[in-house]
Amino acid sequence: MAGNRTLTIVKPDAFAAGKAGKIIAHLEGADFKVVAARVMHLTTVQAEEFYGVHRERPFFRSLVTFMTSGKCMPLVLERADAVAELRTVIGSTDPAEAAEGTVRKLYAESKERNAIHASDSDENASRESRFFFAESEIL
Ligand code: 3AN
Repeated sequence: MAGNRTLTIVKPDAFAAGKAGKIIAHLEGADFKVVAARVMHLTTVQAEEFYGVHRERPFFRSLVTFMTSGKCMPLVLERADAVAELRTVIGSTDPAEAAEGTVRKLYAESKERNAIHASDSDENASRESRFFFAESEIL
């Protein structure tokens, strides 16, 4: 059965542009409840670990540089079928291909500077939530 929690990050492009509030309001409007949140500035080691699955991809160094370029905002979100629903709400990786009304269509700049991250499976949602938050911080 699909889980009811997922991990999102308002990425440095969107956070620096003052779009965090609008993006979180958009997610709440899609019935997600915020159950954990923080503002942080990822270190290179943290970004490399978080995106470790992409280590061999040509965009890896650039992605790590972008994700460490400023503050970001990880959040754990709750709703039924959370992983699939959030992927739908944020839209395609490339904002040029994202559906109208999705977070990336509205707020992303490019395929790399794409405003928001969302876990792609229940297993990764658990792993990524634990990456940022202790169990006691997820309320
Ligand atoms: P998504 O975030 O939609 O799950 P992934 O997991 O394929 O996309 O990629 C992780 C992150 O890597 C993306 N959010 C994006 O910031 C970056 N990325 C993916 N593909 C590219 C690319 N071709 N060029 C630059 N950055 C990319």
